[in-house]
Amino acid sequence: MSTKTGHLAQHSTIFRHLTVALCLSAYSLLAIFGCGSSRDEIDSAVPLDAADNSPEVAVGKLELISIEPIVYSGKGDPYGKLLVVDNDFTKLDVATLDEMPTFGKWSLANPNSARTEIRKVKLASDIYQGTALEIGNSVPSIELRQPSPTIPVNDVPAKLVASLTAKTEASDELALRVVCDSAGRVEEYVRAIPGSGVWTTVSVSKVWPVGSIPTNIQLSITRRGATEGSAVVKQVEAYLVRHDAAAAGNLGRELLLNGGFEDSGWTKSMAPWYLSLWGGNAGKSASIVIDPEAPERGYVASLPKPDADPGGLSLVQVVPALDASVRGKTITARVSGKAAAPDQLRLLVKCKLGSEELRATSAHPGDGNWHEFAATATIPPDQYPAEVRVELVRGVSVNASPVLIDGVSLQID
Ligand SMILES: [Ca+2]
Repeated sequence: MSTKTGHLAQHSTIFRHLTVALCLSAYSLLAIFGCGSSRDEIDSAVPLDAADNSPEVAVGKLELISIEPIVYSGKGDPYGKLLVVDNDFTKLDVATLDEMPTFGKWSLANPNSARTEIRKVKLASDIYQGTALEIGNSVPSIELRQPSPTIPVNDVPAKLVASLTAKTEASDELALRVVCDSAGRVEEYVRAIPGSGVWTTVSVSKVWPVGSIPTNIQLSITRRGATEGSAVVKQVEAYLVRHDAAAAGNLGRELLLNGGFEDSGWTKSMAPWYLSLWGGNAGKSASIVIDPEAPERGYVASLPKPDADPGGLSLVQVVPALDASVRGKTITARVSGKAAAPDQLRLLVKCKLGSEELRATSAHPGDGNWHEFAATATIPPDQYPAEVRVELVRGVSVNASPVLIDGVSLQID
């Protein structure tokens, strides 16, 4: 019951369309606002008729027919409106799912094999009624997705609240994936449903300052490599709301995204990290793995041995939109790495300052163990870079052991 109550309370602040048949009854009101789960409970908890000294109150009847969220259409103010259409799948026709990601409808990344794995079901539990999607387990990877319309530039900080309500039997098989195109870099957030067999809501919450608010937000429901049981999805939501608190500046906070690679484990997409290759290493790719000697790290990035000499490859993330507050401050980048030979893993920080480049670097000793190491640089007091580039470079060597990377961090203080 508490789940339903919280859900309705949240919606009551967001939804603006309440289609209500007037004629109110105390019972219906109490049922809607979650004071009990049955008529008996309500009647015994709130003996309205028993209070002899109460003033006479006209008791009517309230019947809630539907709650319709306002969906952002791509025009005007996007705040407080749902960014996806058909967020509870009532209108979805599984037979017509195609692979074109378009606002206004759900699509499948791989419709031909995945379509037969999805079916609409009717729920009639204590918590949820109505339509849900049951996703089968015969296809190793299913992604049901929907992009938002283009979000206009505006002058207030924004907070994204996105959530997925679902139930799975096995853990780590179903997740909400949110991909945001923000100030030229792709941000990706993944939250998996725990396999407890009970209804669970997972959410992504993220604040952007003015100037970094994404122009598009794509929501996906992803099911991967599933071998056990079914997964049932009740609904997906995403709202942008105005964020009144002061926008986070550049100072004193983590500036990298997905530095621990936990968001990459699901999709194997590195966003916003990308691989830079030079000297003829075309076709090489980084991968996301778990180090059996350090499983407590969760997912880590693995860089392969470059083929070409001279040449190399690096994992790169660019932090955009720095402002004048960073003048004279110290940049500190940190990484935990594992490399089996010297010159195999180098941390490099680069900032363009006019025609010059400010650089700081530090290297792993190459002893085959995990080590944290850092590089620092001081920004001159009279200028500041527009962006900072963090690179984790794998050099050419005869040693073919993978180079592992985790816990990458960048802060300016
Ligand atoms: Ca990790």
